[in-house]
Amino acid sequence: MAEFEKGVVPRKDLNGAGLRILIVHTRWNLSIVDPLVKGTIETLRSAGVTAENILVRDVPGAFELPFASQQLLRQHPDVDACISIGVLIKGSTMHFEYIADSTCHGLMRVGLDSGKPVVLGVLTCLTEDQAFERAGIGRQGHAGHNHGIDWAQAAIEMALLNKK
Ligand code: DLZ
Repeated sequence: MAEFEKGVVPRKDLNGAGLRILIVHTRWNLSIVDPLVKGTIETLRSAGVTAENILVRDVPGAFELPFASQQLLRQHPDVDACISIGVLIKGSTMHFEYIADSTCHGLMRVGLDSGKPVVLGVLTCLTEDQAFERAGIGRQGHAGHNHGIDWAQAAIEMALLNKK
């Protein structure tokens, strides 16, 4: 039996040349958000998106991502896709549940309402270690996988689909 490989199988022929991509990221948990943004940008660049066509903006926390993504898409109508990046880590109150739920629903709404693909680059982690692993910087001996890579590929794939 074939070995199970968790995660997305990326398209091999992704070409982001000519695409304009907006990245909106939080300043909450910035030491984890930073490598995710870096991984996203590196992947966009290696798929042919030029540096001038990558717009990067920041907001305080995840709860601000839907509003900021909506407004920035409105201000930059030439953008082909938006990647909204943040890291939520569960604490001892109910904040995590409320912010995670409203952020994810809000981002989905922005995509459907604007007609522009919005990629969910929000990690919702139960522990700090989970977040470090998903940003590819690990803490317990294995680096994990930088999810920014997948988000960049998803943005290009959806932007191309939207141009058809
Ligand atoms: C308040 C809060 C908490 C408790 N945790 C996080 C978090 O883990 N990640 C994150 O991005 N933001 C967090 N925030 C801040 C909210 O998202 C938001 O910025 C504030 O409630 C102001 O609206």
